[in-house]
Amino acid sequence: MQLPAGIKDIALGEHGLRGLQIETPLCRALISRQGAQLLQFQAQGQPPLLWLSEAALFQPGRSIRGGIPLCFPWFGAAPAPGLPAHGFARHRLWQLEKATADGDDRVLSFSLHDDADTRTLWPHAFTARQILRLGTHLTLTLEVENRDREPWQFSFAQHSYFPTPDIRQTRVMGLEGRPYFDALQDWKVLSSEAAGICFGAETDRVYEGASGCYRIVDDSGRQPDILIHGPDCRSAIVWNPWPEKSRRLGDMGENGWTGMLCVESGNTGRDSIRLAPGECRSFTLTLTHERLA
Ligand code: TA6
Repeated sequence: MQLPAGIKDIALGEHGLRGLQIETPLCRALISRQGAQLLQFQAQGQPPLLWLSEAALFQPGRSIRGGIPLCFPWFGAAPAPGLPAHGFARHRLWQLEKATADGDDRVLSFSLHDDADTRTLWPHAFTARQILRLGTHLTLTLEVENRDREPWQFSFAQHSYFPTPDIRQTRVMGLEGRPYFDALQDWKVLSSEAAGICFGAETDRVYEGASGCYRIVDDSGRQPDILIHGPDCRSAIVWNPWPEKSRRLGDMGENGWTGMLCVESGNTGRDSIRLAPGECRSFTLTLTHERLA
């Protein structure tokens, strides 16, 4: 495929993964073909918008720690023993269908279709497309089509990793007072802080029926606010592993937990999506720094 100016195919690590490096007058980015996973994004004149672990592993069939892995066709625990948490889409090689220039923006469309292997994991015919628009803002559109004769239900999350100078001086706004399921307390329903979510311990919260629009605030004033705009995504997951879980994960890097947080956008649990045969739905998420809004 002829790639537009500013996009080149590169190796990712030493285990055969391939990626696309993007350099335009508006931004720099790095995408893994495995999982159609955005790994890095930085608008010109701005700090990096995404966090990528310094200890990320670039191995076929293994999720890369950072950027925006796509959890699909389910978010969270596997629906049956032997299936991967967060679905299989992030482990698969997606096809680059289109790569175009729209002015100084670059638009890349990746697709994933069911095959005999996916049908052993999830017995449905589907097409998923991840469409990335890279410019002064970052926009991801997930498009899912039911190509089966039966309706089926799926859940998903754009599992976004964001940088912060210090997680202990970071707040997430937009979920004040909302109820959430606490994954660390057996999914007990608790209510969010009125002044925004702060971090003082391992945090793993799932919100349903939320607005889809949030703001990450660095109270130390060293990083511009990060704006998350995804009204099609009614679930939000807020996560920081803190040091103990980070050690167990093994690919968070030395003290990586202090400089990151996940605010993930999707539709899970009661927000899961049911598609009729032939139905296609899309879910758009825009991420940017405040100064460029
Ligand atoms: O999004 C939060 C979460 O579900 C956490 O429970 C933690 O497991 C995190 O995702 C990372 O999961 P992963 O499979 O990418 O290591």
